Amino acid sequence: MLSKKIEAALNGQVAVEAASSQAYLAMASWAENQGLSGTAAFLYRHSDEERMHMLKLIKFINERGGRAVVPALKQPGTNFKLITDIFRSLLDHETIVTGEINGVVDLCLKEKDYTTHNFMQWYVSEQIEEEALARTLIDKLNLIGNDKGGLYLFDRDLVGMTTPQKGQGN
Ligand code: OFO
Repeated sequence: MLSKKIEAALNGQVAVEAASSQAYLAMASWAENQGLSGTAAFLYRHSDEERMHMLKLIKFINERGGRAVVPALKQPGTNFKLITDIFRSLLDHETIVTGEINGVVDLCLKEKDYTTHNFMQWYVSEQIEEEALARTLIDKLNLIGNDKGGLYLFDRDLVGMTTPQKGQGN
């Protein structure tokens, strides 16, 4: 059975994952309108993955005797000018998410909830890989600079690329 504190922290994380899904959906739509179809495909998938992260939390909360709360969502930012803005914003966002996840993990230890602590380790590993991928993509874009041919290849490479997932996720 979840304590009220852990239940609230996990529901907070549900809202974070839902907001991530919306943020990447807005980025995907922007990229699609720019003709960056590979980037758009990558971001649409990323948005779906964040929704899966949210669902995994909802199911865990309910299975452990808590009550999951489906949150209201704010409209995500759409003020992008360049493709680099997208990936910088994605990395900034993921860094914040990592901080939130670490906060939940910390609370689990304080509350001696080792089951939830164990569950949260999936998110901890996922964050390491997501942040690393975002940094790699930013490095590539920095190398490409204003080279349109390079950007074409970058976009093409993203068609089949996914953020690494640990296990099945639900
Ligand atoms: Fe972007 O990762 Fe969820 O947790």
